[in-house]
Amino acid sequence: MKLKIALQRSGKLAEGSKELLRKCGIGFSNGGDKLRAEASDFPLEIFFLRDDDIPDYVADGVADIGIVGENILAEDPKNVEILEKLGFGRCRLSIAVPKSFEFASIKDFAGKRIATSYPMVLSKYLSDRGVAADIHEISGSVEIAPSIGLADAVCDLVSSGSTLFSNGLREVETVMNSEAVLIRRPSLDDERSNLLDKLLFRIRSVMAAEQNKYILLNAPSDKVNAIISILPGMKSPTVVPLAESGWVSIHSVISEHDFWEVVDNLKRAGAEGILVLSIDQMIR
Ligand code: PRT
Ligand code: ZN
Repeated sequence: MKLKIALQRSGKLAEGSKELLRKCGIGFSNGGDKLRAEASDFPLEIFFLRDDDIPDYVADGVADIGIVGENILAEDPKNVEILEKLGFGRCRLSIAVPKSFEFASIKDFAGKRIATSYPMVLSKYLSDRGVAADIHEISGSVEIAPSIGLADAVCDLVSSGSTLFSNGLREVETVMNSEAVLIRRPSLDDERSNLLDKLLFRIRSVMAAEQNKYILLNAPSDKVNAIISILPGMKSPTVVPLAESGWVSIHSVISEHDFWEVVDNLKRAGAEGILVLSIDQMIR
């Protein structure tokens, strides 16, 4: 018996999804144009699909779990449960306007034509703010709509912003933020539930590891207390004596989030020879 997972076949989530499985110690032949693969060291069967189809496949039970962008679920909600945000595929759904559009507030879109592939999300966003605009649903190349006279503004996914920039558009309003999420179908038998728990445990360990760094540093013994007070760590840091008397080595785990600030404070408190390493897995 195997757990079945649906991943995007090619596109912006494909690499991140495959990499996550590999970091969980799950190997598989990298599909190419294959639609299916069997994992070699976990009872997992992988389907490679178009991202838009993934929520349906999971809701219908063709797959047990899947990885998809939150934006897809927001536009077309399905009977699936979100288990975990995965920290990749980050983007935002934004409204952007040509340079000539004088934008002061969201109210300026009243009566204007906005082209988007996300009509449901956009119309809810606008109606929540009491704005009645004319929403044109188009399925691709939304960014060219203003230049060909199809719309006054666009509402599209943005990550670096370079697509908007090269089409002379300016981002003025964020409608939603999105990232890849792991979804499951609501009804899973016990055996598959157990497999999913095992996989989730690995995914959470990989994600915790990515958010943390292992830090090693040297310090004079009389500075140890000051330095330890700066290190948040999982528990109390490890302190080991160096061969040179009066010196110790301190090891701890710090969050990537406030990493540079902690390192600055450590230097100021007398730390030397600071080494920072990435962590493969963090088991809690
Ligand atoms: O073939 P399939 O249907 O599977 O793929 P697709 O072409 O529909 O989707 P794809 O691969 O473009 O995106 C899959 C998912 O990746 C989306 O649903 C989002 O959750 C996520 N994602 C993250 C993005 C982006 N970043 C992104 N930048 N999806 C699309 N874009 C597009 C955007 O639409 C615009 O055309 O990239 C362009 C903008 O990029 P920047 O970097 O120039 O701002
Ligand atoms: Zn798609």
